[in-house]
Amino acid sequence: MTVSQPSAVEIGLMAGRAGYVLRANDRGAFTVASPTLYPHMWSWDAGFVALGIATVSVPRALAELRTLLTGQWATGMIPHILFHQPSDYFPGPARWRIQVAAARPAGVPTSGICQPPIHVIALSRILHDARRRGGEDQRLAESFVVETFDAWLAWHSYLATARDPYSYGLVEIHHGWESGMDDSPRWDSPYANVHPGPDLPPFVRADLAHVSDPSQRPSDVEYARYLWLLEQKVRTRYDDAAYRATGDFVVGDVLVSALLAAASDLLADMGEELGIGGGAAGGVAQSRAIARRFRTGVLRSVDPTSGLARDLDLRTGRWLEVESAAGFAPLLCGGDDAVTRRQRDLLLGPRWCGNSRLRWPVVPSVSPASPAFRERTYWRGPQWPVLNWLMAWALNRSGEPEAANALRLAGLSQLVDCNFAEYYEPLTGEVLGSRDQSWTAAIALDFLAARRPAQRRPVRWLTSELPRITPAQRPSGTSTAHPARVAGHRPGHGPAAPPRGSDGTGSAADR
Ligand code: 2M8
Repeated sequence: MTVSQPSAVEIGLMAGRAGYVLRANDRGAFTVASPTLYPHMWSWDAGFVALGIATVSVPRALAELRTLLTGQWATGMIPHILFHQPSDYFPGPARWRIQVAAARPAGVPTSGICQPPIHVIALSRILHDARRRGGEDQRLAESFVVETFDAWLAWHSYLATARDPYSYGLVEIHHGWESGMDDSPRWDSPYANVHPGPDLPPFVRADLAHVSDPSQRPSDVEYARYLWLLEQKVRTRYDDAAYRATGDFVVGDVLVSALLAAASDLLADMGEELGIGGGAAGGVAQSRAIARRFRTGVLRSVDPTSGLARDLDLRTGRWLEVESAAGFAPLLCGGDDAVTRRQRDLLLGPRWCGNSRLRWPVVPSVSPASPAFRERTYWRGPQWPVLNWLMAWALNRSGEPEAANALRLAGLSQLVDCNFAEYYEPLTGEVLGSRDQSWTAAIALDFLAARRPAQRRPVRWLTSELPRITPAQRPSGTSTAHPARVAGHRPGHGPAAPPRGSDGTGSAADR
């Protein structure tokens, strides 16, 4: 495939088309994750969607987060799906049966499990931008943080208590869907111990009707396990302790833990800046304590040999050693400069973004060098633009703006065809899964707004920066546009500037 440098017109079209996709997926107070495959509001999708929309409208971005909070459970849990309207999506409210749960919210049907806590990371970014703009945007964003601070704290506290009752510093997930990486090989070993019982209610999958090739989605065997865990949650009335005592799948998730640590620090920062959540027992102190515990838990999980963080199967006590992008959890939460530097080198190196087989040098969900890698199957290898956004965000925070910018530019090049696919075949660049996926369009908008430390630049400045990829540079079917080459940065030879701050966080401008 031949790819030439996107022109200024293409860049303009990408911004317009991304905005159009989000507008078309807008249902008033919330955005569907995609038009047909996911016709509802998903929790971590909503976080990414909000930060993308904020580049166009801060009030609409805040409305997205406000709507999400209407689904919050009395426990503090933010559920992974809010079902605002009937649809053919399966499993829908009739299967989740949350009426058995005392903590369910009033008014809106939801699922009964959660997803990664990306929301406060998005909110902090929205606040930062709104302040730069000043005026009404700033006023709205600041008062939204004041209004919702306790709700976000309750969400984080839920994860830190109900989902880490023994203070391991790893958030326990009860379903692969809670990781956001549904069928990732991270979960193959724990799922091998999930045996659907004969009383699993029959089911008909709706997802396969919306994709051209079923092999891009999880298999029926996997789906039966997903639905069996759902039954176990229903049968324990969505009580976390009761599920822990009997459920088949209980795993400490490093990516969720790292996001919780990073989000908790950002919540504490916002509390301090706005003079809320003060005092020794206040929200700021609680947030800092949560951040410390989970950062420590993530760092403890790092495999000294591979340099990647590992999930922990809490049923067997075994570390799960899989080369998935979740292994970069320490890059997201910082805390150890040597680990951060090693992870940066790994990420840019030949097992990951620098792999010569990749069509675009952006992070794949599983390393192409891993035996578990499947290039067309969902979270088993394809590239997900939201993961690339997270890696770029993490690199910025750990004092690596050039490497972050390289991922951003490569990510934009991947999206220039304006399909805004759910995921991408990493070796050919083919679009896979759903088209017009909201969070992909949102990432494009955020990348186009060209965040670099302390500045966002107009879209028109971008054209000259995009990597030039010509047939001459590309051996057939492979990419040579590594982030290092794009940004003039050699893998393993990062800029001299060390990560800022003892916990590896960057300046406020990077958030
Ligand atoms: C996918 O997950 C849902 C179940 O939650 C599904 O396959 O039906 C995942 O990619 C998940 O991370 C994402 O939030 C969701 C909606 O985009 O789709």
